[in-house]
Amino acid sequence: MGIREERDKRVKWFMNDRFGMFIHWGLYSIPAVGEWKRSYERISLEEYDKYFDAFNPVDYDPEKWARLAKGAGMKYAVLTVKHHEGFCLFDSQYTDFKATNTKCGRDLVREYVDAFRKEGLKVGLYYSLFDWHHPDYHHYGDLYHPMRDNEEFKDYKYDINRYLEYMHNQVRELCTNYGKIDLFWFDNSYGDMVGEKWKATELITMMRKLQPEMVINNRLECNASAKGSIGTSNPTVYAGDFVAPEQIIPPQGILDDEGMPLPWEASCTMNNNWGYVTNPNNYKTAKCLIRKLVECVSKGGNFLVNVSPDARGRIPSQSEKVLLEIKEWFEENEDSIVGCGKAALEKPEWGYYTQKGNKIYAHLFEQNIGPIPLKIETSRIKRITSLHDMSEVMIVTPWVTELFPDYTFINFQEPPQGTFPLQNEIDT
Ligand code: FHN
Repeated sequence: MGIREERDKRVKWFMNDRFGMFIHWGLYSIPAVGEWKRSYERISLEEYDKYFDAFNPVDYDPEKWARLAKGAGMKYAVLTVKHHEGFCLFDSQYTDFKATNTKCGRDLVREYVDAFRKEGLKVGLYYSLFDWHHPDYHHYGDLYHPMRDNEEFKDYKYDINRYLEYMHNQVRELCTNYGKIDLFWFDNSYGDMVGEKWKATELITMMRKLQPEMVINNRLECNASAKGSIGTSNPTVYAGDFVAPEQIIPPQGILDDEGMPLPWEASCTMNNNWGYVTNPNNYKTAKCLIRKLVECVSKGGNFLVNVSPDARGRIPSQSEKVLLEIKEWFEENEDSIVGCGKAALEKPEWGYYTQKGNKIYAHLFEQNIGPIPLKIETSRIKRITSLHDMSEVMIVTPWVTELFPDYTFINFQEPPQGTFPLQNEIDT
């Protein structure tokens, strides 16, 4: 089986599930100004160690996290098991800079995978290729390294191969010690630190052997805004299984060089911060996130929404509130997301279509719906229905009743054959 066929087999569950929870959690949750604090403030290792000494997430309850994710319709999760700071939430044999050596003494990743599997969610691990704690990972083009200008490092003889051995060993233990891992989320190639600079062929070969069904993103080969060779006729062995745009939704979805859709997942923050910050006031609303989810699926993509647990291990109450509102919508409309993808119809002015098999779901978001476009759409849908032999078209109407008080919209389960019930409403 070729690279593309193997990839398409691996990503079946991923392209079905569509919606996931991203979880950024680490020592940076203690100072609560975001995960790049050590870099921005050029904090020394000794200074940063005070967070290691203080780390004790007494309220960590991954089963609660899993229930919240499941309730909101999320089918998988991705936890930062090691972010750029180098602190390991898992019990690594290759470092002392790990959660099991802190006051909490717990393998936080073990508890995470157990809890999310128990709720039937797939488990993903985010692993940073940067490591600002490891003595042999230094600038190598990482202009953001906290110690890049520090005098004491001026003559230090870094050995990148020693760091790569460490990184490969950790990826191996993550792929060996925690059961079936469904998704591995690398972050982040940059500058000339791409591909074989990470010894990517050796790394991916080992990972595919240990976890043959695991889905891997494309960031061993490129950064957050690139596609890499995944869409070419000759992808590298480490091209990954999906493209991972961040904080943006690609205007037309993501296609390969032959114009065929590629697996992709857009990740986004809930409040403009990946790591926990105190009192962020710019939370996206549930409506906004649902619209982004619908848009991703209408373009054949996935949506990964981030939560940032605090130092005690609690998901912020504002995040919880948003996820509970999404839950309300998802309970009604799961069918129009899970297992869906790009529809056979062109995007309408008033929203998005998603499609699953011979069902089209119309997501109405815009005010300018007027009777005419829908009638045109209706006839097109009827015509397309006959062309594609689609047995039914269902309207999914999140809050449309608020937008259009003089219409009565309902969720159509079995629209009467031949006529489009909405048309009757509009005619009256
Ligand atoms: O530098 C990281 C950042 O902290 C965050 O983890 C995002 C989310 O994927 N990735 C990198 C920025 O592209």
